Amino acid sequence: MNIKSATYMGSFPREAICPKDGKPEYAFIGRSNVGKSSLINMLCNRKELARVSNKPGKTQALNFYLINEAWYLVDLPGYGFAKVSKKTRDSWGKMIEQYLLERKTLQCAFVLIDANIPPQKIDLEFINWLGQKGVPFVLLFTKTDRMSKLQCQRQIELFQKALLQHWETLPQHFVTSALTNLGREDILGYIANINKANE
Ligand SMILES: Nc1nc2c(ncn2[C@@H]2O[C@H](COP(=O)(O)OP(=O)(O)O)[C@@H](O)[C@H]2O)c(=O)[nH]1
Ligand SMILES: [Mg+2]
Repeated sequence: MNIKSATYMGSFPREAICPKDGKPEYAFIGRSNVGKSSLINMLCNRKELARVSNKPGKTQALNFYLINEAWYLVDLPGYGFAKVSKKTRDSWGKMIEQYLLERKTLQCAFVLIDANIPPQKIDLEFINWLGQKGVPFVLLFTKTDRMSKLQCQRQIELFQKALLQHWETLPQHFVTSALTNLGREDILGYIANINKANE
């Protein structure tokens, strides 16, 4: 799929006030600093469409980007950032939960997992929650340019092994790098297929 246009449409603190034009939507979610904004920029071929920040926990609302005038990418606030107050964390959690459960146009949640670190409890718990609630999702392993192919493969297997404690079948996954564009064509192809099925 060619990206002809990518436009920031705004940041919305609640699902209820998000765009209501019925266009299909894909959400990016994961721990702060996992590479959500970088991956959105990479997919859209833009350097600074989504804000990339070294300060975790900055994206505090649902950020909407309209792609090719036809579908949305949504940059969700990162979960599990310890340096904010519990109250702030709870309200983020509620916003994300409400969005994921109530957003009818959400086609798929892209759950980002840093391939460089061992399986994290918070990621596994979040994925299990998505499963329980029946929210469609796939996994995107990020920052794989920082490791060898073999290391990457081992890390993914480790993660899958942890998932198999709760799941009978493994969710689909993509291996990505915002630095080398790895995974770009596959993810855009995946989105294009779903969009087509929706037409
Ligand atoms: N090497 C490498 N670094 C990355 C990649 N993606 C993100 N980063 C870095 O990780 C940090 C957090 O990225 P960001 O996109 O802001 O994460 P977010 O908080 O999930 O939106 C930044 O310093 C990025 O430059 C990647 O694919 N490879
Ligand atoms: Mg971000």
